[in-house]
Amino acid sequence: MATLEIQVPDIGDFDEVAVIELLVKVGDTVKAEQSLITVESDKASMEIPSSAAGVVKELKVKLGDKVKQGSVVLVLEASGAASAPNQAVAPAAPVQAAPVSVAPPAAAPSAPAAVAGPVEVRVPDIGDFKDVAVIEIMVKAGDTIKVEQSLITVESDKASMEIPSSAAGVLKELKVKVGDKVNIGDLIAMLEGISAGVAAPAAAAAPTAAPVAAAPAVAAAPAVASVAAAPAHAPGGAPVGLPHASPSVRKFARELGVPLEELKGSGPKGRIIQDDVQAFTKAVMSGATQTKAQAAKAPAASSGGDGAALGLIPWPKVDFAKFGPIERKELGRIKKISGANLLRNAIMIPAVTNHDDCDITDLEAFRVSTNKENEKSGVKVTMLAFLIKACVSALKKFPEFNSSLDGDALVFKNYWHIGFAADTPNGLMVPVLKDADKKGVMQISQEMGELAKKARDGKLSPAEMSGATFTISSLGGIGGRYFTPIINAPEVAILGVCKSQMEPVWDGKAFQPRLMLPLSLTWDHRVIDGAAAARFNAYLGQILGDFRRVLL
Ligand code: CAO
Repeated sequence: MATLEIQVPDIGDFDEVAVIELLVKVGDTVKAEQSLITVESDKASMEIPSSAAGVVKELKVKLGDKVKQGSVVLVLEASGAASAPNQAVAPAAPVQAAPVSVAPPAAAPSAPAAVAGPVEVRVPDIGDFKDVAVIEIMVKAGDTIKVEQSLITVESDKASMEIPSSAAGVLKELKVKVGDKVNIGDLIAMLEGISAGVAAPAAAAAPTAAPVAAAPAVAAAPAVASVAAAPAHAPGGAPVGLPHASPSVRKFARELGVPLEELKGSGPKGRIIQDDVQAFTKAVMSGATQTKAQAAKAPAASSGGDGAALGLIPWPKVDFAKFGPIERKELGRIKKISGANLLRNAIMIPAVTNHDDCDITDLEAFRVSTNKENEKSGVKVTMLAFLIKACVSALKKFPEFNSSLDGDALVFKNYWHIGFAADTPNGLMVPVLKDADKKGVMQISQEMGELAKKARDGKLSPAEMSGATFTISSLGGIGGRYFTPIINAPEVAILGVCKSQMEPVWDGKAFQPRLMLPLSLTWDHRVIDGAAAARFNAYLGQILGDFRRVLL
């Protein structure tokens, strides 16, 4: 059986075009004229069909390769060849792009080399397309047009193409509107000419030599043949499922990384136009929507995530109503946001929690007496305010607890902003007490009270919730013994505090009743090790045991 090399045919005056799609693979049986690959320049895309039927033996191109006339696309084992065996064969006429670029056809006389007056731009030779519909107008009166800039997009049932301008100038008047049917030679626009473009006689003459397909083809005009609308996989037609958009829109989308297949076109016949790509990009940037790839990567805020992105088995789907009455309630906005953050932090940080107790008997006595003395001031000193002050001291002694990971580096922060978890009707919020190192316990208590109130009233500003270098989560007013708080990335540690209670503590001679505060310090093992964490807790315990140490 004969083998044939299938080559890129005469594709007009495209020098090198990129392979953007492989439409067949090794082993495929292809028919004569079946499209093999799609190539694209900056203005046009076209499919290269097979000149013979057979089985694909070897692909000679891959995505991204640049090809030109004569490049071998693939090797085919011909079956009842349409061409002579072992002979390099150019594809049949259909896709041979009539290479003229923007030359106005016979109907329009060749433009002079330089024009100052009005210039007519007409539909060039578009092969044997008749009565093609204008589906997109890409310019407006007053626009300054460059030579070869696309003016309109026309579409038949099998292909679409952009019609470029043959001259540069200012657009005075458009002679067509969306829905009009046009043919070769029809007037599209009037320009106030600046200079003639490729419509200069030499250019106009050259490429028209290429044969225009005998078969109704997608023989494309100039710089413009393109993605077809037709579902049929005809030569030059788009394969089923390929987004319906012009080459320039496809290029625009590719530059922005927009997955065209996820867009709904608002143009005629559902065609994707530039506005659709822009609207999709805006929606993604504002967070109003996600691409499928983003959705697959983003861990879901709640149990709704299927774990696929982590290679986990799917989340169990249970019809709870089968077992009893249920009520479904959407998560609130704050829960959704904090849920996504907590999940990321829980999964991505190799976190370890050290539990410890510290003796706050004397500190609590001091706090109670201070509050009694200051009863009239209206400011109540809270245990959390002492904890914040003690933590600043410990963070200064162990600076890696006040750092953040940045790639392979640690960023040490020479400021001490302490976040504290606040329970609010809408969910967990973390206001940040700024510059805690510069403030006394009274001022911290007062500011904390104000921030906690704002949090509960839903009035915290973004600035009041950002910049923390370390966080404390206190459940002391509620209860519990220990817990394992989740680090608030990009911080590297968080202190959990539970309810203090009187306990018998052995002093070497006897058990003494002491008020013991349970501490749970969670730390990022990439930055901190267990010994440092144990030292941090021990030091914190010493300060809380005797607050005068803060002064040392
Ligand atoms: N041990 C024993 N009692 C404590 C205590 C502790 N560690 N900490 C506070 N208390 C006491 C207080 O002294 C106060 O008692 P009095 O009214 O008799 O004086 C009472 O508990 C209530 O304190 P508080 O909670 O109002 O004040 P706070 O400064 O301790 O906390 C705030 C403020 C905003 C942190 C707190 O209201 C809050 O929201 N805590 C929940 C934080 C949270 O949800 N963490 C979990 C995060 S992970 O989901």
